[in-house]
Amino acid sequence: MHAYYYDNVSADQRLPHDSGQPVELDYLRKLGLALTSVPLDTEGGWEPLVDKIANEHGWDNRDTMDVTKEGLGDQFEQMLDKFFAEHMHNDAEVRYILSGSGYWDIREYPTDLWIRIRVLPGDFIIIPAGIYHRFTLDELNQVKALRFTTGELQYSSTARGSETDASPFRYRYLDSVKE
Ligand code: KMT
Ligand code: NI
Repeated sequence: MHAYYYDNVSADQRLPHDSGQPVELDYLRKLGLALTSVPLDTEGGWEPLVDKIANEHGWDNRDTMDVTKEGLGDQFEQMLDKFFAEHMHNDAEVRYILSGSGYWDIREYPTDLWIRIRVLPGDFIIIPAGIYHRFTLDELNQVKALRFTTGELQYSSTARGSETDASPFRYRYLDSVKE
């Protein structure tokens, strides 16, 4: 996994958009992200390690998000637009990348700059509730990821706006990053 400031050039979202300014993963941890990697070819298999992480966090539910043309059919473009519209969730977004690749863009607080995180198979990412972010595929146009939740599996996001700015989940996030 690696990260850098987004270049803000208006061009295809699937391009790297690397400004050339790297961002340390430890800095992303200060912004509330949890990032780790469990290589798919780990000896003994990745599953036991991923299960352990899930158990430790109490994620008792998982499914596979198949973000491919085949997987999403008619909804492919629509879902991608939704993922790339800046949003937040009331729960953490937890993903383990099984195949393909893509980018998460997260908003740095308080500058509101975009930081782009490149993800590849084996990457495990936890995006905290209340952080503004978006997701895009890259030029290979496909990703499959395990999604983890506690309780019911349902996808719900809220576009950034006055409602999210006033959300208790947003306030809780901001409290967690302010020292
Ligand atoms: C989100 O909410 O940003 C997503 O679920 C992105 C797609 S996960 C590969
Ligand atoms: Ni999201």
